[in-house]
Amino acid sequence: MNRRTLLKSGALMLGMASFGGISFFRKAGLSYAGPAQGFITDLSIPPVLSNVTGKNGIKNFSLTSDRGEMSFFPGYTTPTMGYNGSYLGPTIKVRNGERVNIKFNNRLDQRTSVHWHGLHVPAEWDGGPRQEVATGADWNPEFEIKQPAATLWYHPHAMGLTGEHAYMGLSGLFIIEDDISDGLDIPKTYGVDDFPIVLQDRRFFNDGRFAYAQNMMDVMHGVVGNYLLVNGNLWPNLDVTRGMNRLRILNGSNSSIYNISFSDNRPFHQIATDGGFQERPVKLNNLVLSPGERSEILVDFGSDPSGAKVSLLVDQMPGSHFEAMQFTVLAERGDKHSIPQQLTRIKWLPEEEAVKTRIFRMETMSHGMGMMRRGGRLTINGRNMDLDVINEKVKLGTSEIWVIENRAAMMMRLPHSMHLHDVQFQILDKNGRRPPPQESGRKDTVPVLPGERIRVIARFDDYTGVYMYHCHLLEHEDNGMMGQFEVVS
Ligand SMILES: [Cu+2]
Repeated sequence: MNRRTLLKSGALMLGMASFGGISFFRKAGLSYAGPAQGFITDLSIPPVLSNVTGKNGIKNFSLTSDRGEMSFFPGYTTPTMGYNGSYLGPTIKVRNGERVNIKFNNRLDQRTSVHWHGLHVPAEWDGGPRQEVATGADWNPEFEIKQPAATLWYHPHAMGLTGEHAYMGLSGLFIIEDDISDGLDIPKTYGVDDFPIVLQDRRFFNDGRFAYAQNMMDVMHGVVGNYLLVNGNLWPNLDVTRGMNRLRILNGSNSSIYNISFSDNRPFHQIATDGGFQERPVKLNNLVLSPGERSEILVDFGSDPSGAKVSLLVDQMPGSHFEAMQFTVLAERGDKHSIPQQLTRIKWLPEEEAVKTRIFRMETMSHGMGMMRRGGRLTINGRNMDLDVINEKVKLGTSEIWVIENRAAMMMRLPHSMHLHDVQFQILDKNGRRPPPQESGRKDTVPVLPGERIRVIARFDDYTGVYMYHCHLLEHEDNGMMGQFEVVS
């Protein structure tokens, strides 16, 4: 063991962590491997997936899931999974209004699926547990992009295997552009001043393998890692031009909530939530993202001297404090951008428009720490996920208010993160109060902390069929904290 590594990565301690005045258990990490690498590696930028324009302007992409291996620590090999590569996947870029065809081939020795997280897409092509792809099989979704510019992502969603597959590396970004994103004077050159930042904590065995869920504690608390990968790199460096840069940040972790800031506490502006631009930029010094959430931010390196180094800090809740990556400011000046006053107009859904209110109680049973049967204690409205049960039926073309509650038990005050497929919702209130500006806008995932009650409104348009709602703490999802709603005409 390497003591410096342990310290650098922030050793996990048993005890209570406090977040927003709410405490929940910290847990011990497993193990660690190899020496620290201090901001030597260049940050990997996932390549943009090439496409071929076919008949009627359809954009054809092809995607493959397979096993691979990585060397996160010198001298150690980590078995992984990736899309079109060993770890993570290429960035899929499309435009609003385009028709897209994706030829997916599953080369894994396990069933999997590809879910387009945040995408408003016909139910048959949603890529949830109802669209699993067998070993060796193809899946060929084709759909139209019907939503504004946003940073979405794709990841596996097979019943009981989502957490493991995501942990092994199956995730990628899915970026939508439109006339509004084209027209804004903001950084928009991918990999030059517009960067994907995928944050994922990981835990390793001494032999370099990922230490995925080992026991019921891992299921209840989520697998909490003591190393942080950024785009699949440990402690990477990114050279940035002096000027405004745009970061598209994804909390791609399985179960950790991240509080993100810069080492000099510099302010930045959030310009987009999960589902796209906010009406106006929101000035922040830190940003909280739960698993599955995205945020686009503008950070200004314009007054930094050339050679300046600024780190991205990630506080894992519960868990470690990571110095996740470093930015080195180049002598070269980037394009000059200012922070736009107005980014877009959001069509707000009025509360009066809702035809129905539904309550979703996310519950964890505390009796006896061991779960005797799989998923027995992680429920929504008292039920575990059952593919044969449609939990809710929603009328096509209507709006509904969904009330999401975290009914925390005394000894199991676990956070959750609710994700709805098919729609982008708007948060009406959290515990009776309006959401903070950074959560105002188009959302598909929202953290639900112990004791919280969150009201969201969504409109169910265009497509009928069965979609999922679930906790995006993937160990919770895989163990039953998921349900199905059917949009009916
Ligand atoms: Cu949960």
